[in-house]
Amino acid sequence: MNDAAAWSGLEEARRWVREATRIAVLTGAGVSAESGVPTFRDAQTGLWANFRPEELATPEAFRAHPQRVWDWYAERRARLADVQPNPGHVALAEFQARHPDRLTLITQNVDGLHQKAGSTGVLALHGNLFEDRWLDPCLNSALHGGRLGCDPTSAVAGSPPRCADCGNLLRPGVVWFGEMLPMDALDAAERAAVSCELMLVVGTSGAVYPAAGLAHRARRAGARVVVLNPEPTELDDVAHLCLRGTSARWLPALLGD
Ligand code: BJW
Repeated sequence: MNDAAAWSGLEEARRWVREATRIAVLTGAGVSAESGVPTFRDAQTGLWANFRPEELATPEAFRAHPQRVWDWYAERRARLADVQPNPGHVALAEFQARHPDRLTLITQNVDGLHQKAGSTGVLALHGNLFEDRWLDPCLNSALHGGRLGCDPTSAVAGSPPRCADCGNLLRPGVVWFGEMLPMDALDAAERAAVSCELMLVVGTSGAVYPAAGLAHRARRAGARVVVLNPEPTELDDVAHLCLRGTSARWLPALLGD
């Protein structure tokens, strides 16, 4: 796309933003790329170069190789600890602050950068990288009628940490392949998708469901759909308009006054 074509696409998308009373934004790893966070499918570097995401981000992988998977997440947590939101995250948060109740932010990201930028009510479909939870339902909780679970903060350090009492393992509080998404976040995201007039699909390959299905649902319900991504995506065919650019550069232009 040449600059003139890109510019006219941006102008049209800006008009759609102005016209929409309800906007849903679905983000993926690409929005954090310009903060220095590798996208999910680019993240297999160095030590992890020999593993595909599907071989690490599953409950089966964790059960088979708990130390390998825990160490992968520990390394990602360490890398992300000091990472800051970029102008794309900030543009979304500022738009939401200027237009309360117009924008619902749905993210597949687990890095917390939207929240760090000041976005509120973020629907985090794939959980939170910095939270831990038990791998299995707590045995002690079952013994005591669900009242007394072991406390995750009391886990004995290790890779992964484990419960000294019942042997349960800690795992990261993210959603792995084959696992259900948090129902409250998914329900709210589906409501936003079918009731919005404009959906912006930003920085995602559109390869992972049910998140990617939200764009199809929005389109079927009559919303305009805009994909913003420097590369082609699996959702381009669903979109009325594809903007080929990076989110840190284009979101401020799209959402600014
Ligand atoms: C830029 C940029 C810049 C670069 N600016 N952009 C229907 C059809 C087919 C399959 C399924 C289906 N329904 C369910 C499935 C199965 C499965 C699935 O989708 N598989 C596919 C691989 C086909 N889904 C699931 O298992 C989900 N659960 C589920 O469906 O439960 C119901 C159920 C349960 C039990 C039985 C049966 C049904 C769960 C999915 C969980 C995904 N989890 C992960 C890991 C999270 C934890 C972690 O981080 O480790 O979530 S996988 C990974 O992919 C991560 C991401 O959130 C997700 C999406 O990736 P994303 O964000 O799109 O990143 P990339 O890397 O793919 O793309 C980055 C993009 O950025 C690229 O396009 C770049 O061009 C772009 N970019 N720089 C803007 N500067």
